[in-house]
Amino acid sequence: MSELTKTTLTRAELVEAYHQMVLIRRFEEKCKELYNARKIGGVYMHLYSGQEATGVGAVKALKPTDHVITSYRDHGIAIAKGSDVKRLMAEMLGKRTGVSGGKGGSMHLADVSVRMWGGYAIVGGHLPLAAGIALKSKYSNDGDVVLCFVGDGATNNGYFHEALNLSAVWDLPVVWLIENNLYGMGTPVEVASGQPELHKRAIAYGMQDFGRVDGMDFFAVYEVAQQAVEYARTTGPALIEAITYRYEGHGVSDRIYMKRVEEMRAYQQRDPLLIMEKKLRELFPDIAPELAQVESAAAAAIEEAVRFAEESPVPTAEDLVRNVYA
Ligand SMILES: Cc1ncc(C[n+]2csc(CCOP(=O)(O)OP(=O)(O)O)c2C)c(N)n1
Ligand SMILES: [Mg+2]
Repeated sequence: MSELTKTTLTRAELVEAYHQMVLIRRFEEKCKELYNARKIGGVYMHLYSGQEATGVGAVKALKPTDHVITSYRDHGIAIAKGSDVKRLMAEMLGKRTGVSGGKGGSMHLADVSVRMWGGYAIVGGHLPLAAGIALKSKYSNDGDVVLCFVGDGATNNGYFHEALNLSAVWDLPVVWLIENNLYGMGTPVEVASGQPELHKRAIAYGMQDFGRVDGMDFFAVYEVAQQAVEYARTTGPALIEAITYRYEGHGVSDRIYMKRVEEMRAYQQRDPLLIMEKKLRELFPDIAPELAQVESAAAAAIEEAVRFAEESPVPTAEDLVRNVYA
């Protein structure tokens, strides 16, 4: 019961968080199916399955007006921030009704209506943008925070250094959340990083280090994210490292590396959905019907999203040049 006293979330909010996690998992499963059926195009599509507790746990610590930004592994973050799954699925299919008018697709989707700024394929390229959004918030004193998701691989290029350094120098309201899923494509963190405890990078920038958290556990992520968001809102940048795991290959075009089978099995035993479900059952012994309802609601929402996306029109020739400035 101790978890309940630590979180300020109500039962309804916790069920909603679980619902989002289930929705993300089902959305990604459906995307994989549609990609294999050639209904979703592109050479790459990066799924978030396995990382749901990190995305949903962290975003739950935000206010609706706060901002999120992430890499190409972005569908789950958009769902966590409150994007409509119908418009997200339409985006996946390149339809006009998509969150980015069908022009972003899997890797470059953004949903301005919920302050989800994308979706970036250049590793680390969104970090300076996060600093820029945070600078705007600080400049206009609007009290909003930026939550920037950072891959473990993205901690090793120049964007990371420049963006984190500036955020510290200018005391920007940004939370850097490193999603350490153990690999950047097929390269393990220890092979790519001189200091594989990535949260320690905070020290180099004189930034508040919120340490390592179990990214498979919604409650753990939510708790530390709340502290970090509060710190960013009142004081300056914060850094968190969440240890998480992706169940699929780097992208849909990769096969899962054979040596990962045992490792994957171990992580799947600590599946974020299972952990959350178990904790909810402990906290609320009468919750079983609500959990079953979550499953059926998620299945229905995905089915409706696919129907909406398939029936939606493709962008017109004029749409192609809309919002393009020359
Ligand atoms: C600047 C740049 N370098 C290399 C690539 C190729 N690339 C695409 S994803 C990726 C791995 C990034 O891994 P990580 O940051 O850990 O994110 P994850 O895919 O694990 O979520 C690389 C090297 C790229 N897109 N951009
Ligand atoms: Mg990674």
